[in-house]
Amino acid sequence: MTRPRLTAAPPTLYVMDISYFSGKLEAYLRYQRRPYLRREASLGPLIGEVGRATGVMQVPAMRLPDGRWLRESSAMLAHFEEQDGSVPVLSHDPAERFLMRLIEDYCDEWLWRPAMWWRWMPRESSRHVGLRIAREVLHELPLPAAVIARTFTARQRRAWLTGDGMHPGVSDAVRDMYREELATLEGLLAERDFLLGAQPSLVDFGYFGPMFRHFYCDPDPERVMRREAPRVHAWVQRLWTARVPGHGGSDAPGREQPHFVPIEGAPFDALLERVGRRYLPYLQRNAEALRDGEPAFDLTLDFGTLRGVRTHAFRSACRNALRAALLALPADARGVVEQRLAPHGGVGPLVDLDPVPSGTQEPLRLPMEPLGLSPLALGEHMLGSLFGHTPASNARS
Ligand SMILES: N[C@@H](CCC(=O)N[C@@H](CS)C(=O)NCC(=O)O)C(=O)O
Repeated sequence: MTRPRLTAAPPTLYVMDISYFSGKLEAYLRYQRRPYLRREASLGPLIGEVGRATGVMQVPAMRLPDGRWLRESSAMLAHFEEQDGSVPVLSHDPAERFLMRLIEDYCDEWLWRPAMWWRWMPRESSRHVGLRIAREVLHELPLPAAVIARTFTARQRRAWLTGDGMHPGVSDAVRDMYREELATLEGLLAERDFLLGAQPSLVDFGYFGPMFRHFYCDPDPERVMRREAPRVHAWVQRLWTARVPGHGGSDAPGREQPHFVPIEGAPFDALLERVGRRYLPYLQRNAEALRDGEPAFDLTLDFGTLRGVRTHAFRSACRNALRAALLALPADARGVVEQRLAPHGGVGPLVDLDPVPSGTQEPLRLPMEPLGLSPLALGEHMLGSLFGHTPASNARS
């Protein structure tokens, strides 16, 4: 008689098939050949399982076989990066590591703005995604899909566009942020298969958030990518199919530190310029608003003034984390970062203002024990956020 092989049960990953951050994390797990049970989260599991355990009704979230949980895509990537058998996606060099994390953060928190524009402003994309969300995520609601789709579309526009700084005077600039990123990525991909080398880095996974589930999968931006940035279009597929060599074990072939090019010179200059002149001043102003109890603020950047930008507590935590990482660098590495960012506005927005506590656990410690919250209260909160005026914390899709 043959004995059954004892294999550890894989973790369960809660995702949405239309989700920015789910796509980012799934690409990373697939690349690292980390098995997981994929569970598409509709309203029921989002409230009764994810929200109940983590306190946040957002995906991606992962339930580990021992019952503990992971959440927050960046914290999850950092967690997996420390596990045995992962091929590093971060450089060994501390200055480069910092810049990679900064770009990941910019992709997560700033490029969400054009991603929202391209998903929810053009008629074809907004109809298509609105119906997908009604059918895939909100189908437990006893309402016709078309009504849910229209209501959810209005919620997203209000929460992330018109209620978050956008007005007719800056709408074209927000739209064009997508093309600026395409130009940078096309330039990088003319030189190599992935953005920093022959293998994927954290910068690839950061960009994958907006580039995959929004710009590649939604009809209007996909047409632009296919026509104007064919290398980016091919890179999306390359990253989605990329796998580390071998089948696990820290000594499997190909598991050594990959070589990543330094983040300097053209076309990185254009990217660092956007990070330094737009994202970092935004992070500082957002933190000041949180400190001063302002629910919204105006922000003048190179392309115009965003009016009534919503104050975002989570992004203060992002700034605090970047600030702490910068200040923890050895002096020579910090000098390199300062020098790289000096032509682009410098590191002032990170260091000049003290950390402003976000009100959430900082830094987030993973894995976490399940919180066991009441699904009833969570359900009420979730429905309020879906059909009310403000989205749940920093939730989006
Ligand atoms: N900072 C979180 C953000 C997660 C997030 O916003 N997820 C969206 C999907 S992309 C969500 O769950 N939205 C739920 C909603 O809109 O209510 C991360 O990086 O994981």
